[in-house]
Amino acid sequence: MASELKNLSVFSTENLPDISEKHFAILVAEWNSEVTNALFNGAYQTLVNYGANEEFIHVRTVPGSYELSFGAALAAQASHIDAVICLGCVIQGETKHNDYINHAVAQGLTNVSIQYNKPVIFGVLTPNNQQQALDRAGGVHGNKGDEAAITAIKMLGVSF
Ligand code: RBF
Repeated sequence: MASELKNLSVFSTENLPDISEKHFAILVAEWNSEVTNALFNGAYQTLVNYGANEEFIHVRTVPGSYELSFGAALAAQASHIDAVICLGCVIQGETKHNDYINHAVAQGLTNVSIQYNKPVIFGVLTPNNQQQALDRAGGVHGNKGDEAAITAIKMLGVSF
């Protein structure tokens, strides 16, 4: 379902694991900071609402979304970190830079997740314009930061 049709802050919360002892890293890209700060507020509050200890939420900024992959690798290789939430906003411009950044970050975060066997969450908005971003950062379509945090929590509950 396209996020246009979905409210990113509405999700099922059945059978969530206990996260009171879990350590989370949140990485926030500085580009489009009005948007990424709103994503951060949503993610942080969602973790707290569902039982995270605020002392176990470790927050760092990186310059742009492209740097989320390296930041995620640093976080994931830290033994005390259980899950990594990456927040960014890459707005389409006149050139194709956004495509390159989006693909690189998506692939980079996937690689980090698999390499370190930890949830690494792609909380990156890829809108066509600033309004679409704001609509998904606490606006009419909810907050992708909330969705990223609940995804991290749910993935901590997946085991075999
Ligand atoms: N980073 C973002 O997080 N969002 C953007 O919309 C964004 N747009 C960029 C546009 C151009 C033309 C360039 C060169 C970089 C952009 N970046 C953006 C920054 C990028 O993620 C990275 O920080 C820099 O390219 C330095 O490696």
